[in-house]
Amino acid sequence: MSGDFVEGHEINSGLINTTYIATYVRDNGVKNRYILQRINEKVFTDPLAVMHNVECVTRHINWKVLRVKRDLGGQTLNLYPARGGKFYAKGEGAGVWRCYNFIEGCHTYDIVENTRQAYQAARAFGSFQDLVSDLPTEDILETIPDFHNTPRRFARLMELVESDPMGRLESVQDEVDFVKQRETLCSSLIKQLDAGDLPQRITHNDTKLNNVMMDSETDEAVCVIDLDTVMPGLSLYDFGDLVRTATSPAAEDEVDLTKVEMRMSMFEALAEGYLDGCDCLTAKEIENLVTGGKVITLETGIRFLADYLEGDVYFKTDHASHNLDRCRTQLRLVECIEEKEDAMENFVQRISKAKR
Ligand code: GN1
Ligand code: MG
Repeated sequence: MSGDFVEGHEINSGLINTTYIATYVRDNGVKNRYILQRINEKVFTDPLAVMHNVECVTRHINWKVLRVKRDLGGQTLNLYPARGGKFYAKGEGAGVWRCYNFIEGCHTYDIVENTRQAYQAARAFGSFQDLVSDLPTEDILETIPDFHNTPRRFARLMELVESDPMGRLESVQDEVDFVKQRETLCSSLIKQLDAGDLPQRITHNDTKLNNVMMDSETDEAVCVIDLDTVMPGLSLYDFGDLVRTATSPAAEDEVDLTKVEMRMSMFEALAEGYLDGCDCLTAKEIENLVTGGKVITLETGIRFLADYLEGDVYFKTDHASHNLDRCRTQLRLVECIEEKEDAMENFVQRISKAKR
């Protein structure tokens, strides 16, 4: 970071960290923008472990993009050191802050508008998976234990149903029943991991559509962002969160549930993009792509519902029913996926055969 501070403002993207854009001007008049972020310490109880992971991953990706995958052409995230040389600043009672380059000429989408964007986003996350596939698993710390352990998320929800600490249970009985009917689905991926049928990898774990920067002119994916949840995980969590966030034209907190939809064309673009970006997937992983979409959408619904019952302690909310609204779009999307599951499975089979 160089020059004099000109201006800074908060940007309200993301449900967890607090993020600012800061502009600095140099003596020669050149302005540079930076992303300043305070890590949410309620969510990331060991923020320095998060910074350790982010440093490992950015270093590795920058090295690879420079030396190995020159053709990728995209920009990457870079951390700037604070005074003293560390890649974070720790203030007395002010938390842990870090600074990234602001990626110019790009924007993010909350809702996908066309199949090209869906394809680009999925290819970017697929390439990300490939880029980190040779990072030693032991270098990366598990910063949020059991983050995508869906059966644990289910169990936590059941505890809250039992204790109902805010007295909100009565209003969510239908949602709780919906989840209970899908208890077996919650463990489908973890069982295969435990049996050694699915490989553990380093994964992004938060591949929502707005975590990829797209070129404002060409809509090409330029850079994957939000590396805080990079941890050991399953590739299917990453593909699954793409299905969750890029197949429906409805916002995550849409209250009109008739707008929620699983658009087959978007799913097809996601599957094509992810498989084009990622060469390392096994046959078992490919076989489970649709299940990944279903599990992660259900899991996210469970997480929103649990937070609603607990009194909105985790996700940022704007109003009392915000987490419940979010939960309902997720559960509706699970239903939409179930309705189209056969067609989705057939498509994956078709393209994976063609690629072999
Ligand atoms: C959070 O920070 P953000 O908005 O990218 C959450 C994800 C959820 C997502 C739901 C660390 O992501 O797991 O899927 O909200 N991140 C964390 O929108 O819990
Ligand atoms: Mg984010």
